[in-house]
Amino acid sequence: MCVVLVQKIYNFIEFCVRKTVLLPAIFASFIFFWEIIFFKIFIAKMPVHKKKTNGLASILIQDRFANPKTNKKLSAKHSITELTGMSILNEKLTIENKHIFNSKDALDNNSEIEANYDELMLSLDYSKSIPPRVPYDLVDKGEYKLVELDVFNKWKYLKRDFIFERNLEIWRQLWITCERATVIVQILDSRNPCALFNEDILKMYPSKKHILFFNKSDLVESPQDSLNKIIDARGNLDGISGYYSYSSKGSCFDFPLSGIIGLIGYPNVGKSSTINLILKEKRVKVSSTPGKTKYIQTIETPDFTVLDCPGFVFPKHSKIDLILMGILNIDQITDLSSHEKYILSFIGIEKLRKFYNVPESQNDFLTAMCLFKGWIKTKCLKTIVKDFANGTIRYD
Ligand SMILES: Nc1nc2c(ncn2[C@@H]2O[C@H](COP(=O)(O)OP(=O)(O)OP(=O)(O)O)[C@@H](O)[C@H]2O)c(=O)[nH]1
Ligand SMILES: [Mg+2]
Repeated sequence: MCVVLVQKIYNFIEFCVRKTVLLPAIFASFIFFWEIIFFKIFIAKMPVHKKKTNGLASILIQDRFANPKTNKKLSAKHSITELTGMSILNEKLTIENKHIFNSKDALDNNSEIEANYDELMLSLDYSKSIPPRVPYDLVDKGEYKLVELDVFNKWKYLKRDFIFERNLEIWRQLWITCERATVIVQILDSRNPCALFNEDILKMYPSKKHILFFNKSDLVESPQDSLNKIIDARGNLDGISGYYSYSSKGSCFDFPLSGIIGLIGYPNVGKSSTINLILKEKRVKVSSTPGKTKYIQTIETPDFTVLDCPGFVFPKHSKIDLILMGILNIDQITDLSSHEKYILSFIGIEKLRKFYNVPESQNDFLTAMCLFKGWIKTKCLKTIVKDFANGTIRYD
């Protein structure tokens, strides 16, 4: 009797334990299992959106126009690619015994591969202000990016004394714009048409229609002068199918447009503003900070298509010239005071004296301006450069 009672109590306790512990445990592991499955399928595949910060913008600007001396990480990266890019590729080709040429003309011999590689490298024109485009039909698809980077590094190394766009990804966008466009429009700042006009674009794409747009005409006395300066510099207008002078901050746009129009030019010359003027509405972003447009923007209308290309700094200028022309931001220069003489003579002391109402004195102009305004030299210089670059101080 006692044994039966104990047995019954035992069964009852076991039943309770099963109900209260085992079942929740099974239930919990079931939930846990499905959570893992759900995370793997949905959450892990969701794109991660990082919060945009000003830091990102400055990193992008630094990446495009970084001063190797002030950015150790980038300078190391650049110096290595510039100096060893070619030997790395040769090594890679030799070690992997890969063909850089069309597989139809398959070559088994390493020396032949190197000879053809050298032949390709030598056949390209590195003298232009635009990196040479590697022909697609000469290079095996798998090796194309490697060869393209190597060619770009060689070109970059040859232009190392200038300030220019160093990001291959951005140059690809210029090539794509020019290749897709039926009409290539160079947008020039009316104040500096000759410095910003790129003759190499005409030479590299001779079959395209080339047009010049002189923007910011409100900042010059006589818009016709901008065209005359180009004619004086070139001697003629050969290869240029048309030109138009305007201000995207006012005038209406009546230039006939058709086909695929690629707008190219230096940063901040008003490419995006011109597009908004043409389309009579704000379709692309405009900013006074150079380098706003980062990727090609395609705008289609029933009559024509417009391609808004990022701005390019071609390897022709010094940093201070680019800053004075408003192409680079003033924050890109750290040694502004070392250019004091150049800046003052470039703008003209008399013009500056009149503009800032600085009285004549025994001191040199900048000291007189410092005393008059109660500012330090750096602030005076920065103000002068900013006012000149954004057109507050006029050229004429
Ligand atoms: N005074 C004047 N300013 C202009 C004119 N057109 C554009 N701007 C100004 O120039 C600055 C640059 O204009 P954007 O249209 O962004 O120039 P962008 O060539 O697209 O520049 P990126 O995208 O950096 O290559 C802005 O502050 C505009 O307001 C113009 O005709 N006259
Ligand atoms: Mg733009």
